[in-house]
Amino acid sequence: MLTGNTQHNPRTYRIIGPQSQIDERETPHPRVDSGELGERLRTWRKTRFGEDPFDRVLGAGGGDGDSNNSLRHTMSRIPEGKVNPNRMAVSDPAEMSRNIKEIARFFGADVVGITYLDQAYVYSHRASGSVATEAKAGDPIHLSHRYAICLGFASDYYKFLSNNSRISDAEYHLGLTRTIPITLMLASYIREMGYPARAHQSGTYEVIPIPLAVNAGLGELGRHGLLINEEYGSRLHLSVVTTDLPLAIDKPVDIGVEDVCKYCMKCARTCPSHSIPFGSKEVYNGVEKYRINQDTCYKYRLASRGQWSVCVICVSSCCYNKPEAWWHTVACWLLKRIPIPLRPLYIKPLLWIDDLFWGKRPWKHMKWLNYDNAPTSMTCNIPGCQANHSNLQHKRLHVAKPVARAQ
Ligand code: B12
Ligand code: SF4
Ligand code: SF4
Repeated sequence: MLTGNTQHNPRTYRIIGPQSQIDERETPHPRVDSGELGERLRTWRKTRFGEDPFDRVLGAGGGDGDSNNSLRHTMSRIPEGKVNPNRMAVSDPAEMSRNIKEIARFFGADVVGITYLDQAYVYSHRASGSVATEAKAGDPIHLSHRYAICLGFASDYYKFLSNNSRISDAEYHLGLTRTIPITLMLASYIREMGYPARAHQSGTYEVIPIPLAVNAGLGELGRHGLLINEEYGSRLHLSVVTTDLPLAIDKPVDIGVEDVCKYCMKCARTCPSHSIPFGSKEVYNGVEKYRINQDTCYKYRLASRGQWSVCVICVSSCCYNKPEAWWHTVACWLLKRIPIPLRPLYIKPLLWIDDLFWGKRPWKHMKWLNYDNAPTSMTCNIPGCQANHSNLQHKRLHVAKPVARAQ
């Protein structure tokens, strides 16, 4: 069993002390379900997919509908298959890694990377039961697999620009749903080759995917606490297959996130709940990294007034989040190749251009199906502000005051 990051030196975090495993029961969703973050948020979470049939199908079901009409709900109940007793011999782990990556992409993953399964990123106990593995809520998790295959699934750039709306919600939830069959299929394929494998995705995570994905070279950790991928920015859903299939591991990458986040701070400026730090990294559970305020981020959902359920503002504001285009590829390619001490000279003008062309607060008016994210009139409930203004003005008026960039 591996503990501690022993393989390499990623730049966006630093292990500086012992890390203890996190108990899933103490993470935000179970804390909200128990009412620890207030009755309003607990009720909101129970009823968030209630009104719109489209939302109920894409989300996790519930409301007035039948949860079995949500594939996300039904797929989380598919039993884990048995390991085929006729094990295929693996003579070349590097060749097997190439094979696994190709198959994962064929199934539908957008990016794939492999790392050791560090036990620090396995939850210590389950928050809820699992039909797939017959585990019960509160059970300790024993997951001794050696490898973690990390998968990333990209969301549509333009639909996320409609943040926060039913349109960005639909894209977010479809993305989550899409991760499930692909992750299940990859785990099944490995079990059919005769090796144990488990799928970890929305609703059934036994591992924390972000640190594993950073170690597997899918990207780096941003100021907003999310994985940033060179091609897709932060609009990746993450899932993991853990296994004992002999594999070769990947190395973490340097795509310049450490240097860009130092000066950029666009996510911190646009976060409506001020949950993303402007300041430096902090040490938590033995790791030095940027850390968001999870509780205020979660509570911001209460401001949705039934118009959306998932905030993706930090995802779409991030300057790495761009549509597929040659100039984005060239900008990232150059950044990686510039020696680290010289990078600020390149980054500062790039950030200025980013604000100029993409806006200080990226957002687009969009009509799709019968949805329209145009601002609607509302009465503001922010303490001290009794103005009757549109929901867009509300966002502009109540985002963090711009703070000077680090020089
Ligand atoms: C609970 C949860 C939330 C909570 C709390 C957020 C949080 N940071 O924990 C709320 C509701 C606020 C939330 C919001 C969002 N979430 Co969320 N969330 C989760 C979930 C289900 C569990 C996270 C958890 O257990 N946190 C509690 C403990 C572990 O927190 P922590 O110790 O601070 O650790 C966090 C980080 O520091 C990091 N981490 C932990 N240890 C280490 C060690 C090292 C070395 C490193 C580098 C990182 C690292 O991972 C943790 C998750 O961010 C994960 C899936 C998963 N199983 O991880 C998705 C997940 C993190 N969320 C995701 C997303 C996309 C979002 C949102 C954009 C949209 C949304 N769902 O509303 C926002 C973004 C907010 C933000 N800036 O982080 C994605 C991130 C994908 C990516 N590209 O990075 C995940 C992985 C799920 C997915 N769909 O793939 N989320
Ligand atoms: S999801 Fe929204 S509220 Fe949460 S950190 Fe990102 S921008 Fe802020
Ligand atoms: S918006 Fe800027 S500061 Fe925030 S994560 Fe992206 S690059 Fe880093």
